[in-house]
Amino acid sequence: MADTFYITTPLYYVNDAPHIGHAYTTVAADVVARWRRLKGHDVHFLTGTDEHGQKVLRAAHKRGLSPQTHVDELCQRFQKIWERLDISHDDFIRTTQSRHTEVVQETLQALYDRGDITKKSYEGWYSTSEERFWTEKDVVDGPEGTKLCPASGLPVEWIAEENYFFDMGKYADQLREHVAANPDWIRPEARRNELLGALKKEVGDLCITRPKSRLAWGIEVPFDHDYVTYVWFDALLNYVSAVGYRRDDEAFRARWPADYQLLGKDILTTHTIYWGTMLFALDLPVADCLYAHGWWTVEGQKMSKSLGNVVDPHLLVDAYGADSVRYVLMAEKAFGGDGDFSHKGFQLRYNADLANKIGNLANRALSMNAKWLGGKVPALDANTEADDALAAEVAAGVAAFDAGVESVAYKDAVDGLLRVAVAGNEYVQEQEPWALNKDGDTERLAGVLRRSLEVCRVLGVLLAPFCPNKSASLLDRLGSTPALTWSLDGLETGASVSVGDPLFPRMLELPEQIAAALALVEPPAPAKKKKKSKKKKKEPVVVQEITFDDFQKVQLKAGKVLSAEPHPDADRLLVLQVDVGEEKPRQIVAGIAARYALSDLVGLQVVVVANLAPAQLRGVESQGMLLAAGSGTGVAMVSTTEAVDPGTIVR
Ligand code: ME8
Repeated sequence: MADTFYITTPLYYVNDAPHIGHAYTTVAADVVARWRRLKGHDVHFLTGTDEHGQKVLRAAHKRGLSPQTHVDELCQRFQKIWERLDISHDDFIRTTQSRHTEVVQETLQALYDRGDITKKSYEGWYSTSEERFWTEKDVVDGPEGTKLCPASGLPVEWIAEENYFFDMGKYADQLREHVAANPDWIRPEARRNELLGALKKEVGDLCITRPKSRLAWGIEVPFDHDYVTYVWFDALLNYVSAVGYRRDDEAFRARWPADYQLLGKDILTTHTIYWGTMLFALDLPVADCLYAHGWWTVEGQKMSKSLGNVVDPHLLVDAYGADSVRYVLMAEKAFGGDGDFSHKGFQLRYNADLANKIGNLANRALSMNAKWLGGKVPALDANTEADDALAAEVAAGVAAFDAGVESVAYKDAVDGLLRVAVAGNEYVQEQEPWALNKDGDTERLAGVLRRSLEVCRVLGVLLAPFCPNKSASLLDRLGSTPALTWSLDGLETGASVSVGDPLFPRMLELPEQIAAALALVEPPAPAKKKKKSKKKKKEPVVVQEITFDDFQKVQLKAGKVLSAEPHPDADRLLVLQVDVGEEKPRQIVAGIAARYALSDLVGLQVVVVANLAPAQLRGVESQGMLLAAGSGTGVAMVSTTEAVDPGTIVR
């Protein structure tokens, strides 16, 4: 029977659109999954979405949608981007699916029946952002006597309530022993040490329910219908519910324990202490390896919505293509460490590795072969020392690549890949096929080009897990397949070889979409001292195409104008109070005085951009913007044809 291989990613929260961080973990899992499949292993690659809990509910409310509609939509966005990034997952689990919720309920019941879950009254500082309680010594003092969550920095509130608790402490020693006896359970080393440190402290109870009166969006607790399950307790169980736990024992035993669970370092504790003790309580083994990879910053800054620097993977795929995005993400930083993503860095990495090494060899070998040998795979000649050295170098590169992918050390794998490409380029340089051609040494020319094409074939195979499309394209030109044959005689002599377009054309400048996006987020360059100015040139306005996701970022709401008055300091402007279905009306400053009389406006149905950051317009705060066509005396407000409730979402 083929080796089985089970790999998982975290289930991403559907509180927002997927970003480059989510793409990173998922591409990483995909690379190993694809490589293992090529090796003939029986692979199961699981990803999915985490759809319950406060964060998700809050996001749904913010969009004016029911939580179910919201999660259905957001989940599709994850599925869409995985499709565009050529992610080859075998299963996509959603925590709102009954195949999961039922297993969670049965598991809760089983743990309750065996006394691992008990009800207790509890008081503590509750952080809605982190969905957890903190103790007095954990919270941080905030302004005016407030207390702040140590993880998010947002205010916490004191909550006293009864809840159900899972007795993690009962399994803490077993967990400690497991970490000590299995040095490769938690990787990299730094994360293992972090866990060892955390386990020196007492492991307490975990509050695993939320009263429905406070949060109803979750899986109902089977033994107390007033409660729902804490989102983490629910979500972690996906790794077993997805593969048949409590449903199909044979299938489950064939998959679990997972070979790898990939995650970011942000969720180490939940995946080790929570998940580890949960599994021990269920008499199940833990995964062979949990790899908590490092963090991406973007252009030197933490990625955050408020900074507007969240990298949208759709933009990357549009601009660079899926294969290049996959490769650069994996090659740009060591998996365990942190790294900074920048478009300049992307361009440099792409050019250095893909264009100048792999693409260069492929273009040269393919075109020389077409030009001088009629585009057929030439015959080998007897091996020289240089040929043996090339074969040895290729074998060493392949071995490093294989070991790298197998141990999720992607950077080592990339080094192995590049070692093969460099060996191929050096071989061509040293053997000088152009000189052989000039001298009419056709036998040696054939042998040299054959080996060069063979190196391309090996590269084509090694590219398969990282750049599946380019791999297929290169192998196709060579009339070959992704067979794991590493000797330099895998092609079919006489078969047709086509040249095609450059495999990885050099990227001379950043793609237009990227340059435009960067112009939007980069701080303006410090003003230079002006010389006597000539007439200022007007920059042409570039209207950029946006994705549906981009459009979704703009929140449009129906509003009703309650009052209008002149702006105290600008004739052109009016100050309106607009009901947008919130507690208080919004004050909106609009440049419509030339067209509208004050009395025309009261009662008018309008459309408001509701999530625009407030701005001071000639000293008066404007808390949104009205949609209107045209300007000056020609301005016309956008309105709905039928009356709708203020606050209704416009899309
Ligand atoms: O934590 N750099 O979901 P989440 C690298 N639902 N990786 C990053 C990243 C960054 N800047 N940002 C995010 C959750 N990630 C829970 C998980 S599992 C049962 C429940 C990746 O949407 C990384 O893998 O916040 C991180 O662990 C994960 O996204 C967090 O995704």
